[in-house]
Amino acid sequence: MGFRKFINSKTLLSFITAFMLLGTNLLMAQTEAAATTGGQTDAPQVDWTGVAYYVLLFFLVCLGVAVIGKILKIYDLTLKIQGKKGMKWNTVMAVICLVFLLAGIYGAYWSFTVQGSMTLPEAASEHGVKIDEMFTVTTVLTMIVFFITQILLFGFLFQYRHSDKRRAHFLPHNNTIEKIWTIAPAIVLTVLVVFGFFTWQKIMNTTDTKGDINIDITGHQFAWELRYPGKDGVLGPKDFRMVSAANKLGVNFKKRSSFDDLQVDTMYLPVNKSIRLNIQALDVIHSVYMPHFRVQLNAVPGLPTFFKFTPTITTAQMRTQLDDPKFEYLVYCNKICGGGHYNMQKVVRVVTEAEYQAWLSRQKPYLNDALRKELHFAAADQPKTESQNRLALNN
Ligand SMILES: [Cu+2]
Repeated sequence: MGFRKFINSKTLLSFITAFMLLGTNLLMAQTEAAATTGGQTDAPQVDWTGVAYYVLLFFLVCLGVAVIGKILKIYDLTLKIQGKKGMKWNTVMAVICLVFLLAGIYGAYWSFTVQGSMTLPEAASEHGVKIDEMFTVTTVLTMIVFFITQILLFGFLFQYRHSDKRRAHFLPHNNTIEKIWTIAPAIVLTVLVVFGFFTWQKIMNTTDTKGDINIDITGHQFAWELRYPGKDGVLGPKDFRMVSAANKLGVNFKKRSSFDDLQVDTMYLPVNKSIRLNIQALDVIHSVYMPHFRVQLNAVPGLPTFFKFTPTITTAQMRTQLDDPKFEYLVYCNKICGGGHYNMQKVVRVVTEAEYQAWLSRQKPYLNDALRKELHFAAADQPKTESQNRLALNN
């Protein structure tokens, strides 16, 4: 085989493509596995023996298929030499199509039962139920289309395989078919989008702020900072010019409402109460992601956003439901924001009102000793703001 013919060989190209796809997939899977088991600081170890084993296995399977192909070809030639009709390759291909259809349908079933059981548990918030409903409707509709099209595709390949007894009908264009397969999906998709639009509007377009528990959540590389209002129920305002080592969030202590604000480590939420998360970021874009509550919204520097939701299932109830005594709700960052992104999470606990009040009374104020000290030093450096700082120190 000449070099030109060698590099133009389709078989060779398909081998290389399949090898590269399989090889990179395996390598990535192994790196991932090594990273999760080997700790965060160790460099990921690639198990080359494992890769070599699977590559070899792949070539063996290819070799097996090639050998079966050659045997069939020889059988076919032998039949022809004996003056008989050769193998019916079209029927072989048609049967393979049916086998592929059945294997594919089983694959879809496997995916639903095995991987489907790994999806999120029941929505733990009021609006989450609506989002889940939309998800179910979309899944059911797409599955109906999926099964119909796949059965038709492979069924037609089988039914209308080549036969000497019939001729194919040439159909260059048909306006009715074009109209049906353009208008039908357009109607279904419009219904889905409009349905989604109204649901989202219901969740987000809310002006009623009465009775909300305001919680400030601020993302920075790589953690979430939580601030709760104190006894006055009002969160003090913030000003980016006041950000310092002790005042990480830049809380404005010119305002009295800031003095009793609390800094907390775990997000405690009373069940069945409306929560308003005020979302901000200090450096790059982060994203508040609480999958169990079906909550997600970007945290953009300089652009405060908010998400209102009502948790409906306490952590204790969810632990019983899932039969997992260690279960915790979590708030993650869902925007790849840098090297420590993977670890940007905090525990969220949904508790009863009484438990919430008890927990709240144990929390420490944001205005800690270091911050009081810093404000005092600032007063010495800048006489202009002395009166404001004295106000802060009196509290
Ligand atoms: Cu982040």
